[in-house]
Amino acid sequence: VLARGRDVFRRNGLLILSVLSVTVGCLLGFFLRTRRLSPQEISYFQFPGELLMRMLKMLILPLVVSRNMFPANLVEATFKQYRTKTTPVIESPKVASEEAPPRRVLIYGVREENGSHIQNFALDLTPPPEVIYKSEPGTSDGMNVLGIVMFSATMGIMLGRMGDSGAPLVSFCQCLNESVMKIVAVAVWYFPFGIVFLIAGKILEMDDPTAVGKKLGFYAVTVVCGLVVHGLFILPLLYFFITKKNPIVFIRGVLQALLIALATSSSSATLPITFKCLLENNHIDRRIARFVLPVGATINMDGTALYEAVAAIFIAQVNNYELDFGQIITISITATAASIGAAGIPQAGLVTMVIVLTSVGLPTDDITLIIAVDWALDRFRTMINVLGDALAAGIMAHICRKDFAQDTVTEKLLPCET
Ligand code: DAS
Repeated sequence: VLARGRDVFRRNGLLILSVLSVTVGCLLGFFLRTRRLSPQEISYFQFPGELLMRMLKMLILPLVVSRNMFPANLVEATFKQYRTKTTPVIESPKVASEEAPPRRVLIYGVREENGSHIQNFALDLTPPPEVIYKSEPGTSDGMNVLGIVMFSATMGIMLGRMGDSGAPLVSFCQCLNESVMKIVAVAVWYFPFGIVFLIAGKILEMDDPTAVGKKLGFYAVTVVCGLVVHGLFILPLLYFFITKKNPIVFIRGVLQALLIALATSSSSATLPITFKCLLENNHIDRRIARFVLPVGATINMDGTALYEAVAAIFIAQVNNYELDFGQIITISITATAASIGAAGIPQAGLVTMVIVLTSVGLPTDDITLIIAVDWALDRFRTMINVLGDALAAGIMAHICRKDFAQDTVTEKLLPCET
């Protein structure tokens, strides 16, 4: 029983911890609301959650640069100084508005003068209104993410034309990419701990948690519907128009892989099963599957791109902020680029979510709102990611059918390679 329990935990550890952390965070948050904590106590309590947010923000630049300069295995990295406006030291509240007074910053302590003990004092450091930096949504007061994404992608393509002269930078960026992925793989194990304090801290701050909860339910349904439409209509129709073959038959062949993706919420973990299904059920040439699937599992994440775009629009609505057409386009571009940056591991899309919100100046702290349902939505978007990779292999096999038909190579179908 112990061995089995250990095996189940190892395979589903992050899922179990995510569900537990969300539940504990919600219960703790509602419990602490009844204890009427002081602003100082609330800020201490929110610290582990703030640590998680800063960890996500720390990963933006290396993720965007190393992953978006990755087309066709070409990688070039020259960090571009990103434009950040000088902001005062004081972290301003999410949206400083007239009716909501800014959070008081108090320092408690004991003051002594001429050796005599003076009463304890509370030094009120709350910044006067004119000092507070109003980070209104829509004003990207931070990294110019879109610029970095476009620069990285362009640089990667230019590098492809440089041939051997770009090789040193290619290997540098591959190392950067691998090291960043290792950091992400470690960082996601801190998520459950940080999530407890992030959610509880957010509930403590909210004026009406139940109203936000209702919006969250609507958001989760919207995301699932969007993913279902994309996965069951858009992708299959694309496959049909290009190959003129029945997409349902193809999807039935990879059903086992889709179920594994739903269970593990990891494209990388599903890769061996996807490979096996394509070879044995859909009879895709091994050479095509061997090329398309690893690249697809790394940079082709339709589900993640759709999810991050919808999540950004949801967070804008929660902040009563109307996105204009240009910002919607920006969200589409950065969500696509951010999905390239997401690794094929559980909840990787949460890490790159910060990129999308930063690009249109939305408060990244509001990621807390979607964390409560992310562990479930991650499974659906991973399914769509795997489906997108499999259909891409099917389309590639159709396009290359003439070239491969000439080959007399009839590779024996070996058990799927891991
Ligand atoms: N779970 C990731 C995957 O394996 C997707 C994501 O987190 O967005 O594809």
